[in-house]
Amino acid sequence: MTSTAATTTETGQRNRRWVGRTPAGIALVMLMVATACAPAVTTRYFDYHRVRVIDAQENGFFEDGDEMILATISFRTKPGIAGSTQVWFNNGSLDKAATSLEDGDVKTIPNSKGLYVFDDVKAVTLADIQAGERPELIGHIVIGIENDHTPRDLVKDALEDARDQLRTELVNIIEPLDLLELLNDPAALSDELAAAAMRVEDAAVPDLLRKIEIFISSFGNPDDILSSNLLFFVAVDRSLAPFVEPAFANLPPTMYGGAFPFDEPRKIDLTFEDHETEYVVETYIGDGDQGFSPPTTQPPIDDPCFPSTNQPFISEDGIIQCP
Ligand SMILES: [Ca+2]
Ligand SMILES: [Ca+2]
Ligand SMILES: [Ca+2]
Ligand SMILES: [Ca+2]
Repeated sequence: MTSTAATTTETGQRNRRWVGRTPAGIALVMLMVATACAPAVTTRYFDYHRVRVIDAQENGFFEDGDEMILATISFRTKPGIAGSTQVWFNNGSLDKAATSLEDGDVKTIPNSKGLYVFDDVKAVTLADIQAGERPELIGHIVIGIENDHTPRDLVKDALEDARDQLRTELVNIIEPLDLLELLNDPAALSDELAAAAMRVEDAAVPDLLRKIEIFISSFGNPDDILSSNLLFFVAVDRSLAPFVEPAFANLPPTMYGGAFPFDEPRKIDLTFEDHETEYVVETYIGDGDQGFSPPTTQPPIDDPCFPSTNQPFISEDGIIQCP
């Protein structure tokens, strides 16, 4: 199967280009005569909501479990608009998002540690684009860390260097992108966008790891740097979403993107692993500033009384129940 897929890649890409060009082009023309609906300037969130511990590292009898940090660098940029890039490191993301993590644990990350809000995000319409506006590309690089004794300032310094480098890459890679080309021929540009994302991550992450490793080599029990993920979403109107989505179809694993979701938040399971450690962080991308709210019908994970705080008890027939 793998070899078949490999040998047909070339043809597949050519087909997708052809397919992408024709119906998308026609539909785009049809859209141009359609009336644009509901202009929306809104708030969007990235919510690192809950961690599932696949493999904890501090699992021994005398150990107190893992401490997970999700270090984030945020960015906003507009393809095709010189000078539009903003990048910042979230200092608060060096607080521990979850502690005492043991194998099999499922823990909700408090919003104070996992919720990020982007204000004034405009869902750009085709009419806006024709008038010269460009939609924003908004995202995070998020790096998993199992926290030990590396001084926080050293990690912060390394991440600020990574932020500066990410900014340079976005200015060089994203600002010159031609978005109209992307909308007219998303399949052809999908590979290009994936390659751009790879260059962004390649620029920011290995350098960060190198810096941290140099910093920490003199300390007894350094933080363990896990893998990273890249999230980037485009702020377009609902009618343009189908044209944007295909451009994100070929992203490599650990990179996720598309049009910002409508109606329901989009759930992504992010994996952070290395150093015999693996966490899956259930992440939601959505509308508003409240983050993801689990419905009360959400199945309980390891607490049969969830979401109530009642203590479960074992009934006479051996079934765990809630009072
Ligand atoms: Ca949350
Ligand atoms: Ca510990
Ligand atoms: Ca450790
Ligand atoms: Ca630790």
